[in-house]
Amino acid sequence: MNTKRSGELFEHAKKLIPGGVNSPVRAFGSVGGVPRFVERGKGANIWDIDGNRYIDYVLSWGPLILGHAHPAVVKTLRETAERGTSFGMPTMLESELARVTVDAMPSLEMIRFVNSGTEATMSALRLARAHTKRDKIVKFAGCYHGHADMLLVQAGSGVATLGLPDSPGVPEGTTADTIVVPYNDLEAVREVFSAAPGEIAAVIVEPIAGNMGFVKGKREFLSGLQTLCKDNDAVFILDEVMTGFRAGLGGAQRIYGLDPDLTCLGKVIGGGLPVGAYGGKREIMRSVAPAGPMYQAGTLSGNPLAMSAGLATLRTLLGSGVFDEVGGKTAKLAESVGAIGKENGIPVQTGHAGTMFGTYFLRRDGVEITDFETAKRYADTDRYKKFFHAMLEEGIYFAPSQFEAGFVSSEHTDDDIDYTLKSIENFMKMER
Ligand code: KE4
Repeated sequence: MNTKRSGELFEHAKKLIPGGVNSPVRAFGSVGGVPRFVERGKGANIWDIDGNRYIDYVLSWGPLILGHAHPAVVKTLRETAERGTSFGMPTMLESELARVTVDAMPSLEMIRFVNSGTEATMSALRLARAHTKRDKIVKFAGCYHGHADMLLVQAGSGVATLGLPDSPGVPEGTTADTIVVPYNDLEAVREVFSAAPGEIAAVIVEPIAGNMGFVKGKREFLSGLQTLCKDNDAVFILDEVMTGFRAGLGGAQRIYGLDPDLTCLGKVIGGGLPVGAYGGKREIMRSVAPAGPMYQAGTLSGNPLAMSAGLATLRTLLGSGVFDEVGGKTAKLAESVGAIGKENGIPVQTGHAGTMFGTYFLRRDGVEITDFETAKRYADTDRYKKFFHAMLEEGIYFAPSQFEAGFVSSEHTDDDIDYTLKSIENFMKMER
């Protein structure tokens, strides 16, 4: 495959931008090769600067559930921009997106928009600490909640991809109150609460982990976390930046029947524009400035472009059969990959929820990945690397890391799915 221009652009970019990218996981660090510079996207497809076309299963890491340049999104962006792109003043659009989002997730009574998932989780944790007047927070190894200092401890996504021992530049003091326990291990959390009674401000968790690969939270684990938080007056925070409107239209919280105190959102609610949000119970949210004393702010928070793109996306999804249709294609893809692996004697672990999915190549049969330790121990990252490049050659773009999830859009056709499965089957046959 000709990647000449991408290669040249990458070398040029590296002189100006650290690693040549504005987010580490884009640099192909764990899979090697030339990161593709995108020229354009339309529907389920992207074209790189060398003219190569790919079926896109990354979709900007989740936001583009309607695919690239969806007409409804482009139209609203054009119309909104013509009325001005940002005012630093309230607009009706913010209340409209707040209404749609709050109505979709019963645990939400109030919501604040910010500009990224990182801002959402960082603000939610500050709010939890303000609300409880406690300092300690609990997170789970392999979960990634953005790059706020206090959360860069045994994080997933790019941190896991690059095998970083977390990050220099984060002062000891900042993470001293961050307690990290294994994902899906309720007993470990129970012990934390017993060891620090009255000291835990919050527990934050990805209900379905999409940043250590794809690992579902066990039902009893998640409901147990909620109970532990309630019993200890700690704030239960679901990080649904990825799962919100991806795992289900009511988020993973509706699938699991959870009632979190706070929820973090992002990605899909911005329809591809920079956005994040945190929200939840009114008696907690009312502490947020200017209603209350907990300060959080943002020049472009709730900006009209992101609000309008998010509204166009959610309004297209909600009240239509679109989501379920995409979910059906996602299930077919993920389950077929599992079957193909079995048929060819290639150990794989696949999972899916709504419109998101994951595939692990395993080092051997008979093992299950349920947390970050088992992901690091059992995931065959060498085979994933070969898989990733084999798919690229076939014009299929999966996440450039084993420790990420995959996504399907409304624009992926049955032919796209069948072509992808045929290509995966050919790869598995070669690997036998
Ligand atoms: P952002 O700050 O990147 O908008 O959101 C951070 C974040 C928070 N919570 C969850 C569950 C997330 O998945 C993310 C970001 N996801 C990664 C993909 N695994 C973003 C990709 C990237 O870092 O470039």
